[in-house]
Amino acid sequence: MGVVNVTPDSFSDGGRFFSVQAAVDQGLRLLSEGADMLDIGGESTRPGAAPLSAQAEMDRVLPVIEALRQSTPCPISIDTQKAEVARAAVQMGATIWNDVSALRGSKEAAQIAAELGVPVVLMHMQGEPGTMQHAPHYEDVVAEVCAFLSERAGAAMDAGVARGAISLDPGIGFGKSLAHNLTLLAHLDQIMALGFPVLLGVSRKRFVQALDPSASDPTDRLGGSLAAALMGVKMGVDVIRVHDVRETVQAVRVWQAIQAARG
Ligand code: HH2
Repeated sequence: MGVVNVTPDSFSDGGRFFSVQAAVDQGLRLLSEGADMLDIGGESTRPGAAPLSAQAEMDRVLPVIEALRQSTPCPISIDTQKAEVARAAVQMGATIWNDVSALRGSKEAAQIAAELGVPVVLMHMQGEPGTMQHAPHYEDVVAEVCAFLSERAGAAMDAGVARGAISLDPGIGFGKSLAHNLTLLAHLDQIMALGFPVLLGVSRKRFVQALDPSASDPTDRLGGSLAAALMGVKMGVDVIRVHDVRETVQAVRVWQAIQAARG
């Protein structure tokens, strides 16, 4: 899954793809580099990010989705916490709802997901983007993330979302310390054991800088992002959400070829 942030302030690439044309070009480039799907977001969820109105978010993402839809049949995911944005995006041609709030953005979110009938990604986050990194705390991070994801999958199914339409995501970097992130990455098998496809977002995230203090610029975190992505592939995750598609596809291809040569 290639990331297209139509935002002025994303932690990883804020402002680079803020115009419709730049975002569309970036999406098409990521597809040509080997992405199987695109994730379009209009609101940054970086730690400390300010919330955005639904209208402003739609003004950013809808023209991009519309233009991409005219250029490619690939799956397009809308990265939003707002049901009204998801609805408008699906009407415009998006085919997946990626919700970092796991359908907790409003009372009706789960029901609207069911009505839209598109696959949904339910991600774990402790707290809110504005404050989530202040003091993340867990007694047992893996057990708590698993319990949360299973509860949210249950809530989605209760509202009518088909079981086969649900994917889960541990939410690396969302209300988690370095130790929490590493523990989750080391135990992805327990999230997979919940019985749903798993999506993993490690690309350019701050935990890489925590291990390599020289990587304060997110674009300097490619090595760490690839290492974590390959760990995810090894554990069997289904989708990896990345900014650097070409490099990730190459890394996965080499890793898989070596695996195949083991016979
Ligand atoms: N990470 C980000 C945004 N959306 N969605 C899922 N399912 N999983 C993730 O790990 C995830 C996500 C943050 O990355 P980015 O989009 O580059 O930054 P920003 O939120 O600042 O736009």
